[in-house]
Amino acid sequence: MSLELPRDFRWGVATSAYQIEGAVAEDGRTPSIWDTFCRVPGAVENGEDGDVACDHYHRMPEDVALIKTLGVDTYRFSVAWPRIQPGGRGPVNPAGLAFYDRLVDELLSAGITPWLTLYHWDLPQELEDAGGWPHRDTAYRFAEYAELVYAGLGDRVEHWTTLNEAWCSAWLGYVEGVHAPGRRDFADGVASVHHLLLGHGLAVQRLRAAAAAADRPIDLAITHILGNAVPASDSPVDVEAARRGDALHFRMYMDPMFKAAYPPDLIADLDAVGVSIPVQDGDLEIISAPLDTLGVNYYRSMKTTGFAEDGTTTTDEAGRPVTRTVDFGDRPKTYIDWEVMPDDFADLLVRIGTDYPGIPLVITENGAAYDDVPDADGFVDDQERTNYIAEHLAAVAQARRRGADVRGYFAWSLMDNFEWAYGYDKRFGIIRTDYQTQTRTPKRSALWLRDTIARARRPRGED
Ligand code: IFM
Repeated sequence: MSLELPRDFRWGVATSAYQIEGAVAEDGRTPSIWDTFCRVPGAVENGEDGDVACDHYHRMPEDVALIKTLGVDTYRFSVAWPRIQPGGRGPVNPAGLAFYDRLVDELLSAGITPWLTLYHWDLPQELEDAGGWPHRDTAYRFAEYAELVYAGLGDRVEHWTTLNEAWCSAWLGYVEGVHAPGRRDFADGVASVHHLLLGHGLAVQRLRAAAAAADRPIDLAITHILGNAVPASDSPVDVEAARRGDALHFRMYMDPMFKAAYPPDLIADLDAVGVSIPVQDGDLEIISAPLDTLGVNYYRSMKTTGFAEDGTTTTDEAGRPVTRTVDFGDRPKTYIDWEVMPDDFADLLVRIGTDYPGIPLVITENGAAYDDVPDADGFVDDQERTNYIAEHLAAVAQARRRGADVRGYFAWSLMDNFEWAYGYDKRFGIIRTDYQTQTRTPKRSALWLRDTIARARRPRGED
């Protein structure tokens, strides 16, 4: 298959700290909101947690060697805030930083570019106890932490992502309560979005200044999880529901960053239920500071309806009109029950390029969970995952042909890991993790990706 991706296209694999590291009480790390959440009965499937996960903290050199075999040029990982700054305040914890120092050196000596995410959901528990993301001070704490990490690693790391999927932190964590910290309050969720974005903006300011002072190149990014809200029908009720969904789950994150304003229709929707975004003077200027790259995580789009299950239109207890996502119904599903929709991926990328022009895109996550069955040697012949990645890469190539400036693709995930509230049953890895023995075995999808990357890098005509 020829993907028509340029030879300098960036190829990577991605992970996050809590999902793979384990060693939650080592070298001064203190609990994050996820350590706490995992202890809540019923919060995580089978009562599982990230205490050991893939034991990456102890197996890091072996894992970097494995990454190298894939032929990727980039590894996207996250730093655990409670390792660097236990409790979320105060000086750097040298032992915690030392792990990432070793990781960065190991990557560089393997010829792999480190792509560092500062926040992939592991807020120090003390900061949650002090109010968490609904509390404005958390944004300032995050900026301080970002500076500490940059002071330790900025001499070798050029690619910095502030936040991974602010939507998940705010919506799943503070509105739906299905992710840590498990709170359920719409107004808190709205405030969280603003403070996450403010923390991002403050961190960008400080990292940009630190890089300039040291005369170093820096590539600053944020990663959003994005999908289009597609009306379930032509009915004005569904069209209006899709508009609401798009405002709350997409434009609320993108507009302040790239247009320096929250969408007016979102503000009106919030106003109608007595909720406001706690914006202070100067915030939007900070949030909209120029970026070098936008990370896009894509899994699916949302077919959206304004009708309740019984076919009526109504409001919830907070007075918000029904805005539900429903299955498209005609798409295959992955093991996590998410529908597979690569065409929408291409449309999404083109839309981003049109609505928010000028920002280069990198797909910082894309992948799928399937019900893997290993053979006697631990090999998984994951044809479905391979097809999934191939179809989504083809969508990237198509979006590029339609004008989207997509410069890279990172598979989620390097290896099977702790899939948050789903525990360990939902496997997204292109490498199998045997959690009993911690053996890693590349699946068919990993071998396919390796060969695809090699082909994409060959001079044209040598296919
Ligand atoms: O595993 C997660 C990751 O941490 C963030 N993006 C979505 C993935 C799959 O759910």
